[in-house]
Amino acid sequence: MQTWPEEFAARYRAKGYWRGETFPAVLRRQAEARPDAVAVVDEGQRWTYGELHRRAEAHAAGFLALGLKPGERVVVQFANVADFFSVVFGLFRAGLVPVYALAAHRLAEVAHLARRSQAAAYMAGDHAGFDYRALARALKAEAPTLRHVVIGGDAQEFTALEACVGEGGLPGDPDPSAVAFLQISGGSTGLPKLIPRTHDDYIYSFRASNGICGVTQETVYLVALPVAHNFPMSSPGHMGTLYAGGRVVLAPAPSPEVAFPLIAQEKVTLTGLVPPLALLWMQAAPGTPHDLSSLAVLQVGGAKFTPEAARRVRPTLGCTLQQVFGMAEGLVNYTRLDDPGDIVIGTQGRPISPDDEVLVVDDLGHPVPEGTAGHLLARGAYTIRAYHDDPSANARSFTADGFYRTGDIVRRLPGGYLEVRGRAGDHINRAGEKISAEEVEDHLIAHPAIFDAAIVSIPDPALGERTCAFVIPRVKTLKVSEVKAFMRRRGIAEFKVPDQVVFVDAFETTAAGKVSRKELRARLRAGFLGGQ
Ligand code: J2J
Repeated sequence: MQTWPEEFAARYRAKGYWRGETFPAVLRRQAEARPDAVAVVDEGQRWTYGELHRRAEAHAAGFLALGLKPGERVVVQFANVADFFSVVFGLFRAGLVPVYALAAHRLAEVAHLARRSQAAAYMAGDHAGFDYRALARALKAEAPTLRHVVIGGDAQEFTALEACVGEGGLPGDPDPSAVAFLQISGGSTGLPKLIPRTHDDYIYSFRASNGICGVTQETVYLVALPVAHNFPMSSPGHMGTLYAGGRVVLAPAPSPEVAFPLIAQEKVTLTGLVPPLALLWMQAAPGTPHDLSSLAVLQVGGAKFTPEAARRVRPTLGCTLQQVFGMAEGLVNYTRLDDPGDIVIGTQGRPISPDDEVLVVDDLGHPVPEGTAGHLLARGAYTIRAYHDDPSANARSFTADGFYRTGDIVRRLPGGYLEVRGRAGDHINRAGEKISAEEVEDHLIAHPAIFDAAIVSIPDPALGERTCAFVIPRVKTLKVSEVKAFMRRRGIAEFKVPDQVVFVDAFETTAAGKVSRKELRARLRAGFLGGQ
């Protein structure tokens, strides 16, 4: 793995960013200091730190007893349930490396993650109205390295999570500079890329985030977004909250109907949402019978929150807004809790660390003056230097001197604050879910009656952006409903099924008779929106 050059690593250690802490040690520290404090709450369970630690230790022994070996990768797919925590802390304790699938992922994505990581096992929950056992059956044929499938609840022919318990025989704590897990990228081209995060770098990111966001053992953090997403995991999210000894409350769904009663019951103090959900919450708050007064801070991120919407947070929800602009590859920016209103409303914050190196450059890679929009590049103590096992993505996504090309177009403002202006690439940000145009096009073109297809983003008042598929059919009888049904049969996450399908006879080409797909998408979009 390409990692931080030694002179950078030495500096990050000397400055106290990388402290040699590991995930197992973090949990053990809390379990020893405050064994009876509540750590994790879901619909059916309420675990103290002592309980979570005990379960993680038992699972670690159980996983190793299956024959899994420290260093092997394990794809985990859980909805917002407490089992997610006993499983991932069990894996950490056993020296195994979780690969985080989202609960919304289907066979196409999970198979890709399993193959790319050469996973030895797949672990999933039995919940959320989807049968992960059926997925596991199909997955075994597609991922030849898989030796074990572990399922929470009714496991049928697979190994039951509840049976994966044991005692003793555990290795020492992992090396803090080792990869702790593989997070997945929003994915600007093709399928998700795997992001190797080390104990040292990730723990730094949420420990420092705790300081910025005021997270302490008094914090009650509501996981409204999917538990495996990087934002609710680390900014400062559930991991930051557990680090501080606070309480993590898991919402089975992010809607106001589900989340508001939980806020009132558990006295939630902090949560993070994507902009479309923030809009829903603001609409629902004024008439709600539930007491939301414990909520001190609402974080919004994952996609651009417009100033118009940002302004309404305090009047409707009665709390402080914090904008969060982050990425699973590393760099995270926050508006600070005491920033003046115009900063909080009009910017996406500034980096966590004084040693985050941020460059804003033009198309040729030359730095642009403050206030001018350009490509954002980032390097630092918690920003990766390379994806896992992906030389071609690495060649595209990192500069020779190790800056990550975020693909975001930003303006840098006085004080180092960033304003996000858009994306350079072809990815669509649908309510915070990142969709790769290329990946969806590949699926469409697999239909025997589709000659060619191009996915473009269309502005949407609720979702921010929605997807529109321009499709050249081979037969006139092809129906929109069939295209959508076909996409669902492909086994992809529902959020990737095009929102809209438009049939066209041909894609207009340039005089040269050729267009890059990127230009094609731009032109289709411009034509569709009436040349805007
Ligand atoms: C505009 N675009 C944003 C914002 C992310 C914290 C918060 C979010 C993520 C995340 C994360 C944005 N305004 N406020 O990992 O720790 C878009 C950018 C960025 C991409 C990363 C975290 N916040 N974005 O969303 O890996 O385009 O991480 O490059 O899913 O989301 O997506 P992802």
